[in-house]
Amino acid sequence: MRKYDHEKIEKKWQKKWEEACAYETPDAVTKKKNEYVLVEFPYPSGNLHTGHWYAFSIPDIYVRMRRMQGHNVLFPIGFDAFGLPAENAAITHNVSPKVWTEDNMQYMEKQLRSMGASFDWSRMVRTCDPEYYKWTQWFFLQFYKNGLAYQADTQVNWCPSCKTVLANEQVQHGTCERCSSVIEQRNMRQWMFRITQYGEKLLEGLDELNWPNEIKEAQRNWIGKSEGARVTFKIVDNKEQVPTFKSNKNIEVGTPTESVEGVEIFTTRPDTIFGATYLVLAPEHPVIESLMGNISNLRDVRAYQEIAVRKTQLEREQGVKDKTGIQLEGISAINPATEQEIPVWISDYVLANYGTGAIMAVPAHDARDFAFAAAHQLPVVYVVHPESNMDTESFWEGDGTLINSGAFTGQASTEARSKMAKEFGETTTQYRLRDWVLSRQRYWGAPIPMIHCASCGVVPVPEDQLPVILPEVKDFLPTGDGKSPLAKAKHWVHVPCPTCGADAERETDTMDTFVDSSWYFLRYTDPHNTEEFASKKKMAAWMPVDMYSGGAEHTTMHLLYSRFFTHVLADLKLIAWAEPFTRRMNRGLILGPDGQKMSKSKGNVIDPDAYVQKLGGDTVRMYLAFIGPFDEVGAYPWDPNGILGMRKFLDRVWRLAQSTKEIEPTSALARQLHLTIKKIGEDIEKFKFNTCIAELMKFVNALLALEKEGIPKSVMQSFTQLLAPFAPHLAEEMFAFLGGEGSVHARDWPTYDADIASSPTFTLVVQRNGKKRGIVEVDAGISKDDALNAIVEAGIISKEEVLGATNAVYVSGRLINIVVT
Ligand code: ANZ
Ligand code: ZN
Repeated sequence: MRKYDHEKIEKKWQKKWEEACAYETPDAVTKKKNEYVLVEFPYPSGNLHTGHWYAFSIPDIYVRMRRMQGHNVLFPIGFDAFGLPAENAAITHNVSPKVWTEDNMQYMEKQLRSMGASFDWSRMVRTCDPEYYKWTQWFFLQFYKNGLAYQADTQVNWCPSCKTVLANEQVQHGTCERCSSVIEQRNMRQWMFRITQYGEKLLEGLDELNWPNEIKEAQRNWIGKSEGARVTFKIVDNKEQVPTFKSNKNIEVGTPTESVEGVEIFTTRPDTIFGATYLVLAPEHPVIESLMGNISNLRDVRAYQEIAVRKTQLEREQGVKDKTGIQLEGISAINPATEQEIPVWISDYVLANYGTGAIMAVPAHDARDFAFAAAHQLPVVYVVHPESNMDTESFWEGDGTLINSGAFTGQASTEARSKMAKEFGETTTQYRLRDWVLSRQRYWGAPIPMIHCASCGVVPVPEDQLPVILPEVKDFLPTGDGKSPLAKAKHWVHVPCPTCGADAERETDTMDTFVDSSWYFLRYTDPHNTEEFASKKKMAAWMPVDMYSGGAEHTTMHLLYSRFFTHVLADLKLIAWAEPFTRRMNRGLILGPDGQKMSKSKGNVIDPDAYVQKLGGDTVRMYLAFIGPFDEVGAYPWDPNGILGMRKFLDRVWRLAQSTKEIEPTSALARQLHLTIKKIGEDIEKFKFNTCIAELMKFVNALLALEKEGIPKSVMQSFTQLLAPFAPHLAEEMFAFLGGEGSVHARDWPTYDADIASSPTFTLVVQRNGKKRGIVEVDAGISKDDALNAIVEAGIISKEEVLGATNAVYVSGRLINIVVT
């Protein structure tokens, strides 16, 4: 009996697979048998951690089964090589991002290969290669030419530690997605993608996708479509007339200012307008400048504005709870429904960049307004009669019958809603989505291919001059002055203007790394193409991606950006479908043994390499597959005993593989095998790898019971095929040992035979002197002698006792009772 030498076995088969280019995927021209399984490509962090093993080796189970089922599966891998994470790490280690990234990619590729996943290495894509980012830049130019990329002054998120702007999607609870620093707001001139133009399409496209509902909901919320109304409230000064003043930029307190007719608000509840008892403007609202001459407490207002503007996004979000605000004294507004005068306030809780930056406050029917009104003693007027009981000292946000609402009194609020919108304003659709700020003041990224010319303005780099190569510079540290370090590379910056030939300057910002990753899956279909980003024919053969597995953190970042990209490319007729990923799965998290997120500081990091060395890659991968359902975003602590148990299981399997005989299986065993084939096939399809392994274990228990007398070889061969996606190296070794030809991974997946699976067996109850001793599954119609053999084989009653029994009562199809005196 040979022992399970995992190291030898794994090295041997990895070498064979590589030599045979076993997993290179041919480009079949039709989509029919093609299947595209994608995992999010890693950034070159330097070392494969447990999360990588979970992310890459587990989907490989599915890939391998689909291949055995006859599909031509594309399973590529690459590196998300540009961007902040790699650059920040390089800076910490004081090496150039290029050298750092290059070294890491080489090392990680070696580690990835040792995982034994069936990646097609010939399609490797690295976003920092000029052959790749040439097309990233080309896409930028197409967006620009179609009005979808533009430069504008805008309020941006600034990370003081990364010293660059970030897109809204990359700010999480007011902090930087990459380094967790608190984000500041700045006004800067930036390049943006007009993703807002695609709000509706991005919403509609979600419906047809086989994605978990949480992801779809999160994207819907992020896009944030609201149907509502815009209503203008007239502004009056304290003399109750509309002021008309001349325009003046340098304004003193009390100086007459521009004429202001009114302030437009956005509301989703125009049916509550009779209950609007005050207006609130965002502290940055531009109308405040125009009203200044009339504001009698201008100094206090200014002070409030300054504090608000200096606040970070985080503080402002929290400020909502504080309900700070200040009234603009000296002016008021007219509620167009009641025609009454109401006060005007400014407060943090109204955001400058949503809706119109101004609201009508209805404290009786909105929680935030209610809290604000309570804090500042503002009147509360109920206009919707609640459908259910409500205590009178509170607010009612639901629908009901209108009260105190003039001609609308008595109508259902839901029905009155659009009528009232039209009566007092106009209906409108509002999105929460903001345009994607894509320029980064950082070195390690694809240069934005634009040139600034004093006379021609902004001029795109001609397409035949792409790529604009990222120059090598000595000083790549971010400067923090709002300019990319590339601005210091004078020799690179100065170029002749493509239009007039005069001395001009290159754009020195680089692109957000999320631009790179918004199209990498297209490149995998045709990675070496020098004429196009990918040929239409090859894309047609593979796209859209059939299954995409990745991290939950990308729900409203990468997954939204990629969808935006492909929707644009579809509109530009560059691709033939708009949605890139048909099925998506977000995976969970592997925690440290202490149940905490793995981190160096907590000392709970599990090094997969050490386990691979000690127990083997197949054990690590099967352990991770067993740890929990892969299709759920759970958090699973690493259990050092659990992985030992998995190794014991594989030891047992290898031992059993060496105990086979050329015998026919009993129909009970054949039946169990086919039920196992069915269940595993179904569960792999659902990415429930944990229950698949439970099935494998159950089956192995059945084989163990047969070990002494011998395991039918044909059954072990089928079992080996079932094991192959889970433990690819060991299964290969077993297959060879059992005399199989070629690779087990090239064999057909065992077909489930419903006839065999339903072949009649029954559960025989075994009694001794009338007391139940156990049960055993036997073939229907079994003879009394065979039944006696079966209960001895199953170890329920010993051979000696059966031989020495005074009697044995057999009730066919039910029970057997051994009488011993
Ligand atoms: C009056 C009202 C009465 C409102 C009521 C709600 C309930 P969504 O669904 O997110 O679009 N709002 C509008 N612009 C705002 C801004 N810039 N900052 C903060 N809040 C703003 O929410 C729209 C509602 O949020 C609007 O409807 C407005 O309050 C508020 F019983 O207007 B509502
Ligand atoms: Zn010019």
